[in-house]
Amino acid sequence: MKNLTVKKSKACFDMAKKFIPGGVNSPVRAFKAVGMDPLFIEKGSGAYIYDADGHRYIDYVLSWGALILGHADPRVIKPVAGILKKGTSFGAPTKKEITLARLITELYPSIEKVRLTSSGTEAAMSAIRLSRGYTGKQKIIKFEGCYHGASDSLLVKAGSGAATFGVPSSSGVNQSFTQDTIILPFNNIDKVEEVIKREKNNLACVIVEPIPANMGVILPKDDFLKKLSKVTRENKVILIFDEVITGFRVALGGAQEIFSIRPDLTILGKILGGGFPIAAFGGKREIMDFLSPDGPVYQAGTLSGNPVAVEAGINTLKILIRNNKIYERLEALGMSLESGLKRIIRQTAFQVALQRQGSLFTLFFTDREEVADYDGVSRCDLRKFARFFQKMLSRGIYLAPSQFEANFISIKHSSADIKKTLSAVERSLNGDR
Ligand code: HOZ
Repeated sequence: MKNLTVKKSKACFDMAKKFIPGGVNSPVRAFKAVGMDPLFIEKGSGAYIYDADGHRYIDYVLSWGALILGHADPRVIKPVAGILKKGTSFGAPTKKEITLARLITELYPSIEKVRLTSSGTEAAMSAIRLSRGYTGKQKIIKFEGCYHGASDSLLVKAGSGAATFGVPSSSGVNQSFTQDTIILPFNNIDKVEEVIKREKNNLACVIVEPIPANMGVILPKDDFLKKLSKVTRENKVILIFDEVITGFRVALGGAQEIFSIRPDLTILGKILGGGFPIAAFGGKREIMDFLSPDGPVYQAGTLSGNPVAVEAGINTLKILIRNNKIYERLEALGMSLESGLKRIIRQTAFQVALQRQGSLFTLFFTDREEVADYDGVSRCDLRKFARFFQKMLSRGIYLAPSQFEANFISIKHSSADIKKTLSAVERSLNGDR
C-alpha cells in the first residue's frame, strides 16, 4: 500500500482550522472518525474526484448522495450557466418553481402540494412544525440513529455526524425542545404500536427514514413500514417519510414507491437539487394548506425556490424520468459490487456485513449477519472500519468517512470502476501483499 502524499490538503486544513471551527463546514467531513485529516477537493468529473495534491479517487460519497448523475454532468450544468445570466435570486415567485413542484407531485403520488426550502434540515423542521400545527398535538416519535437534519427537536439520538462523534444528542439543545421527542428503536414494530396507542392523543407525528441511511444502510424488516403506516393512520398520527437520501435514489418515486406506502408528508433533498442547495416537504393538500400564507403555520426562506437550484433540479429530474434504464443500470452496478464483495467476504472469512438497496450501500465491520438498528451499528468495530477506510483511500477509493454513513453509486460509475473497487477491497481486507 502506498502512502498518499497529501501536503497540499494538509496545508489547506491547517489554514482552514484557523478560520472555520474544526476546519470544516459540516463535522463528518473532518475525517476524525477515520483518524486522519480530510482531503481538500479541487474538482469532480463523472465518478471521480481530484484532491488538492492531484490524486484521483473513485467517489462513493457523491456529495452525500446528491450526485446520482455523477459530478458536473453537462446536462445539468449548462442550463444552470444560462440561468445565472438572468439573475440568481429574486425573493419573488418564478415560473420554474411551478414546473419543479409539478414534477415532484407527478413522481410522488402522496404529495399533492409541496414547498421548496434550501436544506433538508429546514424541510424536516418545517414538516414537524406543520404536523404540530395541523394536529394541535405536541409529541413526535423519531427512531434511534435516524437523522433528520440539525434542528433542535430532531437532534436527539441522531445518526450521521452526530453519531459519528458520539454526541447523538447535541449539547446546546434545551431539554424543553426535546422533551416531546420520543425515541424508539427502528424495526421494532411492537414497541412502536404500543407507544402510538398509548400516546395517540398527544402525538402529532412519526418521522422516519424509510430506509435509514444515516447510521449506515439499514433495511426495514418484513412489513415494518406497512404496519407503521397502518398504526399511524388508525390513530390519526401524521406519518412523515424523510426521503432526503432515498428519494430519487432507490427508485424515482423513492422508498415509498418500493414499499407502496403513501405517507402523509414527505421530505426530499439531495438529488432534487442536482448538487445545488434545495430541499422540499410536501404531502396531503389539507395538511399543506395549513402553511402560511393560507394557514397558521409559519415557514419562510429568502433563497427558497431560487432559480439556480430549481433549474438544476428540473434538469436532473427530467434526465431521470426520460432514461428509464437508469435505475436498472444502478441496480446492476450495485449487484455486481455486492456479489463481488460477498465473494471476498466468503473467501477471506472477514467479519463484515454488506447491506444494500440499489445504489446505496454500507459495509459494516461486525460479526453479525445483519445490522437492523442503531444498537447493531454501535457494536461495529470502528477501529477496523477506520483502518479499512484509510487503505481504500490510499488505493484511490473515496468511501464515506464514517461507519454511520452510506455510500452511493452514480450512473457514471463503470464496470471497470467496480472491478477496481473490489480489487482494492480484497487487498485492504487482507492487509498489504
Ligand atoms: N449529513 C450528511 C451525511 N448524512 C453530511 C453532510 C456533509 O458533511 O456534507
